[in-house]
Amino acid sequence: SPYPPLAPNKVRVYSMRFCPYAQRARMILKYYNVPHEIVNINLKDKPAWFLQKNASGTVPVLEHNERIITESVICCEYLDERYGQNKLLTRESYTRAKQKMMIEKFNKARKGSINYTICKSISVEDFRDLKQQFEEVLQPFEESLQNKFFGGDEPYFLDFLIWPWFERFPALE
Ligand SMILES: N[C@@H](CCC(=O)N[C@@H](CS)C(=O)NCC(=O)O)C(=O)O
Repeated sequence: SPYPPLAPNKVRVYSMRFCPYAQRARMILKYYNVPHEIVNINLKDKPAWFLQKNASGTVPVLEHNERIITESVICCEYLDERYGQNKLLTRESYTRAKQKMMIEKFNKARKGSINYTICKSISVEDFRDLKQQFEEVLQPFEESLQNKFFGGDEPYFLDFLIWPWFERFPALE
């Protein structure tokens, strides 16, 4: 399909409806009421112009005033900085670092991360073992959750960034 022309000053997010990474960026855009448009990409048949913008071919990608931002965490950080003056990630350096450490724990494609455990669960045969693994990888999250959100009464950056996976947990059952 041809490249849809970009409106000036509007943020565009290249997305895919079921992608949890793209959902991260869409949630932050909504939270800050940023005027934006969503262009869904067929990830099984990516248009050449999309690959020119992001050679890795993944969504989300933000396009803003002819600038390209890739990788969901970086997209969300950009939006928080630009539209929320770092409200979600905060300016306090240790809180910032802690949130990023938790996101790393979550993202890693290695054993011991949530993402790894979810991916593994699709083909697993022994579900009892899997349940225990989930409990183990979720433990640090459980321990640092003191209130309704990681940010207390209000959601933090971390709350938004991990939510798409939690929303999908009932499907695992
Ligand atoms: N590290 C990337 C991962 C994004 C990702 O894997 N997105 C998937 C869809 S859920 C994708 O674009 N897959 C297409 C492909 O890898 O070709 C991010 O955080 O943005």
